[in-house]
This record gives sequence, C-alpha cells and structure tokens, in this order.
Amino acid sequence: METLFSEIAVWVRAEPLLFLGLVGLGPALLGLALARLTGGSAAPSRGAPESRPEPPAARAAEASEASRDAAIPRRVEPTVFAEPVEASPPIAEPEAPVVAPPPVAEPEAPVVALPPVAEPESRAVAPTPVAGHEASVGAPEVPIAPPAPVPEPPAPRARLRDRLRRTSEALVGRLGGVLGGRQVDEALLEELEEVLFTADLGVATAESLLDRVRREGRGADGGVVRGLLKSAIAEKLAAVQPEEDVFATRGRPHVVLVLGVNGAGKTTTIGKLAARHQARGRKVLLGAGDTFRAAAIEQLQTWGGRVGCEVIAGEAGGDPASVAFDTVKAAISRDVDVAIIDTAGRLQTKKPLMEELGKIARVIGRDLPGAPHEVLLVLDSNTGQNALSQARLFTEVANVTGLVLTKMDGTAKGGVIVGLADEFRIPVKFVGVGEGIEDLREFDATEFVDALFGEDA
Ligand SMILES: Nc1nc2c(ncn2[C@@H]2O[C@H](COP(=O)(O)OP(=O)(O)O)[C@@H](O)[C@H]2O)c(=O)[nH]1
Ligand SMILES: [Mg+2]
Repeated sequence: METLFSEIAVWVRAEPLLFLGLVGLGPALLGLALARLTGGSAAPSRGAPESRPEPPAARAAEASEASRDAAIPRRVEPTVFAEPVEASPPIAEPEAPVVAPPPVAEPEAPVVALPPVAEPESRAVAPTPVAGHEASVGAPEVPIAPPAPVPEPPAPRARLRDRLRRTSEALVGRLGGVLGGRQVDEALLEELEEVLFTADLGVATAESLLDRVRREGRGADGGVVRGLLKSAIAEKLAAVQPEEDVFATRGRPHVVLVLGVNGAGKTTTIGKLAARHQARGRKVLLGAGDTFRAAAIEQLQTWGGRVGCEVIAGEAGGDPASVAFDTVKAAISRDVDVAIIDTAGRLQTKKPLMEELGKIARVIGRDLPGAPHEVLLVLDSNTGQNALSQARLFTEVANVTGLVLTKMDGTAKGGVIVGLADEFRIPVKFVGVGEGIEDLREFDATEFVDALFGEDA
C-alpha cells in the first residue's frame, strides 16, 4: 500500500497537470453515472430525444393500441358474411363494436340463422332480425311445380244444405209451392207431375214418384205428400249408399280408374281423392291417362305437386293404355298404396271409346290381377238428364263400380242423382260440392236428403 502511495506521489510530482485534470473529471463522471442509473431528468437536455429508449409503460400502451387496431378489422370481419343481408344496420356503425363489444356479436346471429332460409331472394329482401319470416312472405317468385308438397290448411267445411241450395230450390222449393196448404186432388197431381218432370230426375223416376203419391197420398194434405216424396227419394238414394268405407282399399296397390266425359270433373276429383288418401297416411300415385290434350296432363301434374304425390305421364297424343300400364307397374315397384288413373272422355263415337277403355282395363289387370279395383264414373250434375245418357254409355263399355256427382254446388239440376240412383243402382261414392279438397264429400243418403229438404242439422 505504502509503495502504491509513494509511486502515485512520484507520478503526481512528475505530471501535476494530468493529475489535476483527472481529479476535476471525477465528479463529472460520477454525476453522469448517477443520472444513468436513475433515468432521471438530469440528462434530457444532453440526451437526444430520438435516441431515448422508450420506457416500458409507453411500450405497453402502444402495444395495446396496436392490438386494438388489429382487433377492429377482426371483429368487423364477420359483417362481410353479413353482406348478403343488405342494409343490415349494425354494419354501418364500425365504432360500436370497439366501444361496446357485445353488439359486435349481434349481427353475427342473423348471419348464422340465414342458411335455413336458403332462398337467394330472401337475402335481398330480408332485414336482419326477421330474415326468415320476411323471406317467406316476400319471395315473389315461387316455382310453379315445387317438389315439396305444400300441405293445405283445412278449410272450414261448408254446410251441405248451403251447397245444395239451388237444387233444393228447384225441387223441394217448387214442391212446397204446389203442396202448401192443399189436399191431394187431380189438379194438384197435375201440377206435381209438372214439377217432378222438370226437376231433372229423369222420366222414369218422376213417374215412379208420382205413382207413389197417387197410391198412398189420396186425400192427404200437402204436408203428408211432402213427407211421402221425401221418403220415396230417400229410399232410392239409400239403395246407392256405399256399403263400405269409400276409402277402403281392396288391393295393394289399390287401382282406381276414373272415367267421364271431358269437363265432367275427373282430374279435379282425382286430385281431391289423392289428397284424402294421403291424409290417411297412404302413398298415392297418379297416372295421366288423358293423353288427348297436353293441358290435361299438366293439370294432373299440378294436382300432383299440390297434393304431394308422383304423376306418371307420357307424351301428349300418346297411347293412354301404355300410361295406365306404366302407372300400375310403377305403383307395384314403388310399393304404392293407391294408384289413380285419369282418362280422356271422348264421345264422338261409341266404338273407339269402347275399344280404348277396354284396352286400358286389360293392361291394368295384366300385371295386377283384380285391378282396376274401382272404376269411378264422374258425372257433371249441371248436365242434368244428359248425365243419365252418359251413364248409359259408360256402363255399357266399362264395369263402373261407383259414381261421382260433381258440381252439385251452383246447379239447379242436382235432382239427376235420384234418377241415376233409380236407373243404375250403382253406388254413389262421392258428391262434389266445390273446387276445394274438402268439397269432395262421401255420399251419405240420409244426410243428402235432409240437406235437400232443408232439414239437416
Ligand atoms: N264448382 C265446382 N267445380 C268443379 C267441381 N268439380 C270440378 N269442377 C270444375 O270443373 C272444371 C272441369 O274439371 P276437370 O277436372 O278439368 O274435368 P275433366 O275434364 O273431367 O278432367 C274445372 O274448372 C273444375 O275446377 C265441383 O264439385 N264443383
Ligand atoms: Mg281432365
């Protein structure tokens, strides 16, 4: 130690200026070192601001800002998916998601909910929250023949009496005019004859009713005669009341062949019938056997689309028998419950009609013995007594197993049903009282007569 001091002393003596300089620099260096350690304010005037290392707090703040910047586009991003939903209000407010995160999630929800709507039209129309609802209401162009059935809401069932009003007026109303407050005498019988013969009952039926009054109503008053006529008509109609459920099937597939002149209401009846069978959980197939006009095929296809069942159709002008054959084949292979085959009712001459229907009936039975299980003849009540001659012709060429009387609503000629019952004794399976599905009524003789005489419930 002593040697060190004596050496320093020698050096100080030799270099006194250097020594003084070193001593003077000491405090300055010390101050600088202290300033560095504390990071304090002693240095700012000397240090360049640009080169100053950033304090950790500032760096953290900036980092959080950067991450927030990054977060904005990420959060708004989903609105890009929401683009199809035009004019979605939350998208127009980009600040909102940053300030209040929860609303960011809101526009996403409808976007997620959109896929079930699926229809492109809906996106253009739909405002965000009720996209699905708006879409179904606002979709302007519904496909004409959608593959999926559109179940129809059941319409309120109209009273039969209301639907039979015109026929009832033409028959029972006029009877009341003749019979009211009178005793049966020749004058009354003459007037009664006129009413009955002009009520589209058919000559034979009118005569038989008049005979009954002559036999049993002598001396009675008008009220009794009215009752007498009602029970006579009821008896005739009871004879054609179907014995079993009109929807009963007798084969699998149960094949129904539908006949009748053009415009009688065949295709409409087939559509209604298909809907009724389907409502019972049955699988139905339709055959467009009226190949005479393209419109007839399309009409049946429209019904198929409406009801939700398949339609076997061929070319317009094609062979109806081959359509009938294909329908039965398809019905067998597709395990269908009920197949209903439409036909054309051309009546120019009897021979071609007979040949055509005979051929159809034969091919239907080729692959399926026992088929057709039902042959329905559709008759338009409006045609009055003409329906009687149609029934004569068709029953000659085909084994008609049931009648359907259409358009009983809005006609005064519905009395023909009594004549048909009287002359043919073929069960009346259905009565058409309007164009809706629910307007195909199972025929019930008692209900029908009560409705006709204004005495139903
Ligand atoms: N009011 C009424 N119209 C019916 C009824 N049945 C069928 N129609 C109408 O009668 C017209 C002819 O029917 P359509 O089924 O085409 O007869 P098709 O030629 O025998 O097949 C159509 O306008 C049907 O809507 C019915 O019971 N009441
Ligand atoms: Mg038709």
